[in-house]
Amino acid sequence: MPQSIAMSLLTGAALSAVALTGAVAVEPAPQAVITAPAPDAVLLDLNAPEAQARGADVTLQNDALIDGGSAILQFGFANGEIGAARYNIDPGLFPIKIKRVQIFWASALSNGTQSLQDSILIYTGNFNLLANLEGPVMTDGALNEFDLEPLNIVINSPTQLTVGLQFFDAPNGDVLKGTLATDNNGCQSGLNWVFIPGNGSWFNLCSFGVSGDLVIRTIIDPMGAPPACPEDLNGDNVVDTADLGLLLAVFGQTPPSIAEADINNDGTCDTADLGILLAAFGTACP
Ligand SMILES: [Ca+2]
Ligand SMILES: [Ca+2]
Ligand SMILES: [Ca+2]
Repeated sequence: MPQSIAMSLLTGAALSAVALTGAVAVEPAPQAVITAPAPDAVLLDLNAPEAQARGADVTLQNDALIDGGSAILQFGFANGEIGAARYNIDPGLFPIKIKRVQIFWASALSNGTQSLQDSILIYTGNFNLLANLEGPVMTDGALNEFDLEPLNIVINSPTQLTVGLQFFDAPNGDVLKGTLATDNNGCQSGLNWVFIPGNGSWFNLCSFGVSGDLVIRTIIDPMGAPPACPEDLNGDNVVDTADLGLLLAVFGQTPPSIAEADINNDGTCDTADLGILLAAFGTACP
Protein backbone atom coordinates (compact mmCIF):
# COMPACT_ATOMS: atom_id res chain seq x y z
CA MET A 1 0.00 0.00 0.00
CA PRO A 2 1.39 3.39 -0.91
CA GLN A 3 2.44 5.79 1.75
CA SER A 4 2.83 9.46 2.33
CA ILE A 5 4.78 11.56 4.74
CA ALA A 6 4.11 15.01 6.13
CA MET A 7 6.83 17.61 5.97
CA SER A 8 7.01 21.27 6.73
CA LEU A 9 8.70 24.03 4.78
CA LEU A 10 10.95 26.49 6.53
CA THR A 11 9.65 30.00 6.22
CA GLY A 12 11.84 32.12 4.04
CA ALA A 13 14.36 29.38 3.49
CA ALA A 14 15.35 27.85 0.23
CA LEU A 15 13.46 24.68 -0.37
CA SER A 16 16.72 22.79 -0.33
CA ALA A 17 16.59 23.45 3.42
CA VAL A 18 13.24 21.78 3.88
CA ALA A 19 12.95 20.14 7.28
CA LEU A 20 10.90 17.21 8.38
CA THR A 21 8.66 17.58 11.37
CA GLY A 22 6.88 14.98 13.37
CA ALA A 23 6.31 11.38 12.65
CA VAL A 24 5.89 9.75 9.30
CA ALA A 25 2.20 9.71 8.48
CA VAL A 26 1.01 6.81 6.43
CA GLU A 27 -1.84 7.67 4.14
CA PRO A 28 -3.47 5.56 1.49
CA ALA A 29 -2.39 6.75 -1.93
CA PRO A 30 -2.46 5.49 -5.44
CA GLN A 31 -0.35 3.99 -6.19
CA ALA A 32 -0.85 16.76 -32.54
CA VAL A 33 1.48 15.87 -30.00
CA ILE A 34 4.71 17.66 -29.41
CA THR A 35 7.46 15.36 -28.26
CA ALA A 36 10.47 17.19 -27.02
CA PRO A 37 13.20 16.77 -24.45
CA ALA A 38 12.22 18.45 -21.22
CA PRO A 39 14.23 21.59 -20.59
CA ASP A 40 16.49 21.81 -17.57
CA ALA A 41 14.67 22.70 -14.40
CA VAL A 42 15.29 25.95 -12.56
CA LEU A 43 14.88 25.65 -8.81
CA LEU A 44 12.69 28.17 -7.06
CA ASP A 45 11.72 29.09 -3.56
CA LEU A 46 7.96 28.64 -3.32
CA ASN A 47 7.39 32.27 -2.43
CA ALA A 48 10.14 33.89 -4.42
CA PRO A 49 8.95 36.53 -6.86
CA GLU A 50 10.21 34.43 -9.75
CA ALA A 51 7.89 31.62 -8.66
CA GLN A 52 4.90 33.82 -9.33
CA ALA A 53 3.44 34.81 -12.64
CA ARG A 54 5.09 37.76 -14.31
CA GLY A 55 3.30 40.60 -15.97
CA ALA A 56 -0.08 39.52 -17.24
CA ASP A 57 0.74 35.83 -16.89
CA VAL A 58 -1.63 33.64 -14.89
CA THR A 59 -0.56 30.85 -12.56
CA LEU A 60 -2.87 27.82 -12.66
CA GLN A 61 -2.65 25.93 -9.38
CA ASN A 62 -4.93 23.84 -7.24
CA ASP A 63 -2.61 23.57 -4.25
CA ALA A 64 -2.47 25.98 -1.33
CA LEU A 65 1.14 25.20 -0.40
CA ILE A 66 3.14 28.16 0.80
CA ASP A 67 6.57 28.53 2.31
CA GLY A 68 6.17 27.57 5.95
CA GLY A 69 3.20 25.38 5.15
CA SER A 70 3.13 21.62 5.18
CA ALA A 71 3.47 19.40 2.16
CA ILE A 72 2.54 15.75 2.02
CA LEU A 73 4.93 13.59 0.02
CA GLN A 74 3.13 10.86 -1.92
CA PHE A 75 5.31 7.78 -1.92
CA GLY A 76 2.77 5.44 -3.41
CA PHE A 77 3.55 6.04 -7.07
CA ALA A 78 4.96 3.23 -9.18
CA ASN A 79 6.91 3.35 -12.42
CA GLY A 80 4.78 4.32 -15.39
CA GLU A 81 2.15 5.98 -13.26
CA ILE A 82 1.26 9.61 -13.91
CA GLY A 83 0.24 12.09 -11.25
CA ALA A 84 -1.59 15.00 -12.83
CA ALA A 85 -3.27 18.28 -11.94
CA ARG A 86 -6.29 19.47 -13.92
CA TYR A 87 -7.19 23.13 -14.20
CA ASN A 88 -10.48 24.68 -15.13
CA ILE A 89 -9.58 27.85 -17.00
CA ASP A 90 -11.68 30.98 -17.51
CA PRO A 91 -12.80 30.79 -21.18
CA GLY A 92 -12.09 34.49 -21.52
CA LEU A 93 -8.36 33.83 -21.23
CA PHE A 94 -8.14 31.79 -24.44
CA PRO A 95 -6.12 31.46 -26.57
CA ILE A 96 -3.48 30.63 -24.01
CA LYS A 97 0.22 29.92 -24.36
CA ILE A 98 1.87 27.56 -21.91
CA LYS A 99 4.94 29.26 -20.51
CA ARG A 100 6.21 27.30 -17.53
CA VAL A 101 5.41 24.19 -15.49
CA GLN A 102 6.36 24.02 -11.81
CA ILE A 103 6.48 20.74 -9.89
CA PHE A 104 7.31 20.42 -6.22
CA TRP A 105 9.46 17.33 -5.85
CA ALA A 106 10.92 15.94 -2.63
CA SER A 107 12.00 12.89 -0.68
CA ALA A 108 12.22 12.44 3.07
CA LEU A 109 15.82 13.67 2.79
CA SER A 110 15.18 16.67 0.51
CA ASN A 111 18.89 16.80 -0.18
CA GLY A 112 19.11 18.05 -3.73
CA THR A 113 19.63 14.64 -5.31
CA GLN A 114 18.58 14.56 -8.95
CA SER A 115 16.53 11.85 -10.57
CA LEU A 116 15.51 11.22 -14.15
CA GLN A 117 11.78 10.74 -14.66
CA ASP A 118 9.85 9.66 -17.73
CA SER A 119 8.06 12.76 -18.97
CA ILE A 120 5.95 15.80 -18.36
CA LEU A 121 2.63 15.41 -20.15
CA ILE A 122 0.16 18.08 -21.17
CA TYR A 123 -3.43 17.19 -22.03
CA THR A 124 -6.42 19.15 -23.19
CA GLY A 125 -10.04 18.12 -22.72
CA ASN A 126 -10.46 14.63 -21.34
CA PHE A 127 -6.83 13.46 -21.54
CA ASN A 128 -6.11 14.29 -25.16
CA LEU A 129 -2.32 14.38 -25.27
CA LEU A 130 -1.00 17.68 -26.56
CA ALA A 131 2.66 17.61 -25.59
CA ASN A 132 5.09 15.08 -24.20
CA LEU A 133 8.33 16.39 -22.75
CA GLU A 134 10.68 13.49 -22.26
CA GLY A 135 13.27 13.01 -19.57
CA PRO A 136 12.75 15.73 -16.99
CA VAL A 137 15.44 15.76 -14.32
CA MET A 138 13.87 16.45 -10.94
CA THR A 139 15.82 17.91 -8.04
CA ASP A 140 14.92 16.72 -4.55
CA GLY A 141 13.47 19.27 -2.15
CA ALA A 142 12.59 22.03 -4.57
CA LEU A 143 9.98 23.60 -6.75
CA ASN A 144 11.32 22.52 -10.15
CA GLU A 145 10.39 24.94 -12.91
CA PHE A 146 10.52 24.01 -16.59
CA ASP A 147 10.48 26.73 -19.25
CA LEU A 148 8.20 25.55 -22.06
CA GLU A 149 7.82 28.89 -23.78
CA PRO A 150 10.26 28.02 -26.62
CA LEU A 151 7.97 25.12 -27.60
CA ASN A 152 5.24 27.64 -28.44
CA ILE A 153 2.38 25.51 -27.11
CA VAL A 154 -0.76 27.53 -27.83
CA ILE A 155 -4.29 26.31 -27.05
CA ASN A 156 -6.89 28.20 -29.02
CA SER A 157 -10.25 26.95 -27.76
CA PRO A 158 -11.53 26.96 -24.19
CA THR A 159 -10.85 23.57 -22.66
CA GLN A 160 -9.63 21.89 -19.53
CA LEU A 161 -5.89 21.58 -19.15
CA THR A 162 -4.19 18.71 -17.35
CA VAL A 163 -0.47 18.58 -16.62
CA GLY A 164 1.16 15.43 -15.29
CA LEU A 165 4.47 13.84 -14.39
CA GLN A 166 5.08 10.26 -15.43
CA PHE A 167 7.39 8.29 -13.17
CA PHE A 168 10.44 6.44 -14.44
CA ASP A 169 12.26 6.23 -11.08
CA ALA A 170 9.22 5.98 -8.81
CA PRO A 171 9.38 5.80 -5.02
CA ASN A 172 7.13 2.75 -4.79
CA GLY A 173 6.96 3.19 -1.04
CA ASP A 174 10.62 4.19 -0.58
CA VAL A 175 10.61 7.47 1.38
CA LEU A 176 14.22 8.15 0.40
CA LYS A 177 13.21 8.62 -3.23
CA GLY A 178 11.84 11.85 -4.62
CA THR A 179 8.17 12.07 -5.47
CA LEU A 180 5.24 14.38 -6.07
CA ALA A 181 3.79 16.34 -3.16
CA THR A 182 0.36 17.61 -2.21
CA ASP A 183 -0.83 20.34 0.10
CA ASN A 184 -2.54 19.28 3.32
CA ASN A 185 -5.82 21.13 3.24
CA GLY A 186 -7.98 18.86 1.20
CA CYS A 187 -8.05 17.12 -2.18
CA GLN A 188 -10.38 18.69 -4.75
CA SER A 189 -12.19 15.93 -6.57
CA GLY A 190 -11.78 16.12 -10.34
CA LEU A 191 -8.62 18.23 -10.18
CA ASN A 192 -6.16 15.49 -9.16
CA TRP A 193 -5.61 12.40 -11.26
CA VAL A 194 -3.49 9.30 -11.47
CA PHE A 195 -2.91 7.12 -14.51
CA ILE A 196 -2.26 3.49 -13.67
CA PRO A 197 -0.77 1.70 -16.69
CA GLY A 198 -1.75 -1.74 -15.46
CA ASN A 199 -5.39 -0.68 -15.73
CA GLY A 200 -4.79 1.62 -18.68
CA SER A 201 -7.04 4.14 -17.00
CA TRP A 202 -7.14 7.44 -15.21
CA PHE A 203 -8.49 7.60 -11.66
CA ASN A 204 -9.53 10.38 -9.32
CA LEU A 205 -6.51 10.67 -7.03
CA CYS A 206 -8.67 11.87 -4.13
CA SER A 207 -10.56 8.58 -4.18
CA PHE A 208 -7.36 6.84 -3.06
CA GLY A 209 -7.46 8.76 0.19
CA VAL A 210 -4.88 11.39 -0.78
CA SER A 211 -5.57 14.35 1.48
CA GLY A 212 -4.29 17.24 -0.63
CA ASP A 213 -3.96 18.76 -4.08
CA LEU A 214 -0.88 17.97 -6.17
CA VAL A 215 1.68 20.77 -6.27
CA ILE A 216 1.88 20.94 -10.05
CA ARG A 217 1.44 24.47 -11.35
CA THR A 218 1.28 25.86 -14.85
CA ILE A 219 1.95 29.43 -15.83
CA ILE A 220 0.15 30.62 -18.93
CA ASP A 221 0.08 33.71 -21.06
CA PRO A 222 -3.63 34.56 -21.42
CA MET A 223 -3.39 35.82 -24.98
CA GLY A 224 -7.15 36.39 -25.19
CA ALA A 225 -7.33 38.59 -22.13
CA PRO A 226 -8.09 42.24 -22.82
CA PRO A 227 -4.85 44.14 -23.25
CA ALA A 228 -3.89 46.67 -20.66
CA CYS A 229 -4.42 50.24 -21.79
CA PRO A 230 -1.33 52.09 -20.61
CA GLU A 231 -2.25 55.17 -22.66
CA ASP A 232 -5.24 55.77 -20.38
CA LEU A 233 -3.21 57.79 -17.90
CA ASN A 234 -6.13 58.85 -15.69
CA GLY A 235 -7.85 55.47 -15.71
CA ASP A 236 -11.25 56.63 -16.96
CA ASN A 237 -11.30 53.93 -19.66
CA VAL A 238 -10.83 56.20 -22.62
CA VAL A 239 -7.73 57.74 -24.21
CA ASP A 240 -8.59 61.37 -24.81
CA THR A 241 -7.55 64.97 -24.28
CA ALA A 242 -7.48 64.52 -20.51
CA ASP A 243 -4.68 61.98 -20.89
CA LEU A 244 -2.90 64.12 -23.44
CA GLY A 245 -3.03 67.04 -21.02
CA LEU A 246 -1.49 64.95 -18.25
CA LEU A 247 1.31 63.82 -20.53
CA LEU A 248 2.06 67.31 -21.79
CA ALA A 249 2.13 68.63 -18.21
CA VAL A 250 5.16 66.48 -17.44
CA PHE A 251 6.64 66.35 -20.94
CA GLY A 252 10.45 66.26 -20.80
CA GLN A 253 10.67 65.20 -17.16
CA THR A 254 13.06 62.35 -16.21
CA PRO A 255 11.38 60.62 -14.54
CA PRO A 256 8.00 62.30 -15.00
CA SER A 257 6.21 63.33 -11.79
CA ILE A 258 3.19 61.52 -13.24
CA ALA A 259 4.71 58.05 -13.53
CA GLU A 260 1.99 56.84 -15.91
CA ALA A 261 3.17 59.39 -18.48
CA ASP A 262 6.24 57.26 -19.10
CA ILE A 263 4.19 54.87 -21.18
CA ASN A 264 7.11 52.92 -22.62
CA ASN A 265 8.85 52.65 -19.24
CA ASP A 266 12.19 54.05 -20.35
CA GLY A 267 12.47 56.51 -17.50
CA THR A 268 11.53 59.67 -19.31
CA CYS A 269 8.45 61.29 -20.81
CA ASP A 270 9.23 62.31 -24.34
CA THR A 271 8.10 62.11 -27.94
CA ALA A 272 8.14 58.32 -27.82
CA ASP A 273 5.42 58.36 -25.16
CA LEU A 274 3.53 61.09 -26.97
CA GLY A 275 3.55 59.00 -30.13
CA ILE A 276 2.17 55.97 -28.29
CA LEU A 277 -0.61 58.02 -26.76
CA LEU A 278 -1.56 59.68 -30.03
CA ALA A 279 -1.65 56.31 -31.76
CA ALA A 280 -4.22 55.19 -29.21
CA PHE A 281 -6.11 58.47 -29.13
CA GLY A 282 -9.84 57.93 -28.97
CA THR A 283 -9.51 54.31 -27.90
CA ALA A 284 -12.00 52.95 -25.39
CA CYS A 285 -10.19 50.79 -22.85
CA PRO A 286 -11.76 47.78 -21.18
CA1 LIG B 1 -5.89 21.59 -1.10
CA1 LIG C 1 -8.22 58.53 -19.90
CA1 LIG D 1 9.03 57.14 -21.96
